[in-house]
Amino acid sequence: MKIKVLTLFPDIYDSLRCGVLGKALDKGVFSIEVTNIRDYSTDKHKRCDDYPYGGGAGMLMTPQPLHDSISAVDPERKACRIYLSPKGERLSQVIVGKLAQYDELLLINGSYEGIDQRIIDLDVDREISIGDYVLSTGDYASLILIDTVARYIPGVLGSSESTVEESFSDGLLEYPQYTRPAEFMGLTVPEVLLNGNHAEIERWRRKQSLMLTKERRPDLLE
Ligand code: 4F9
Repeated sequence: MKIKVLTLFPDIYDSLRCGVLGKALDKGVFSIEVTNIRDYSTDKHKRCDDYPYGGGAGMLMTPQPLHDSISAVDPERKACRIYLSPKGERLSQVIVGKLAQYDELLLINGSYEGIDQRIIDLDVDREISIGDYVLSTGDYASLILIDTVARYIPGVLGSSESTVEESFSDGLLEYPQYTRPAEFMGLTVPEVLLNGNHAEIERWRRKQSLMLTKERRPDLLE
């Protein structure tokens, strides 16, 4: 997969060179191409923002640099074009799995109070939100989207970091996990996990998942 990113803050994406994603990028399992929207501004001062028509607080990103940079990096409209915004559909593990099927994603990031609506109408396929809060720039949402999608690309995770058993893949919260030592600060590991009875361990984990989900996220059980 190729992930193309349009942003006013290219340096934010340097953090993707860490950890398992960094390794996968080095191996060429997937690639990220970051483009600065400002490079496409035809304004003599390279401005990319202006006041909103009708008044109101803050600045908006103007359509010209966005439209020209989108057309330049995705001239044949091959990519699934995503605008990260609090008004979008909420990102979930199910949507992540669907996005991971595309050969190309184009992530469009607004800063300031957002972007001119005509860019969304003309150039965007999907508007996605990572949650009900406002960020200083959509780029932080893009980082999260890239991390979640990359984990589904074959070769990004090692065999010990499976995507099948974890929280949300079965729609439930994950059961409590323990590693060595068997006693820490006077707290012991539940006996059932030490006895090697795998059927019993499975039952215990399922019950813990159900209890935790019922208590903390009853919405997931509906
Ligand atoms: C994007 C918030 C996606 C939540 C973009 C300010 C955003 C956001 N999910 N906030 N710009």
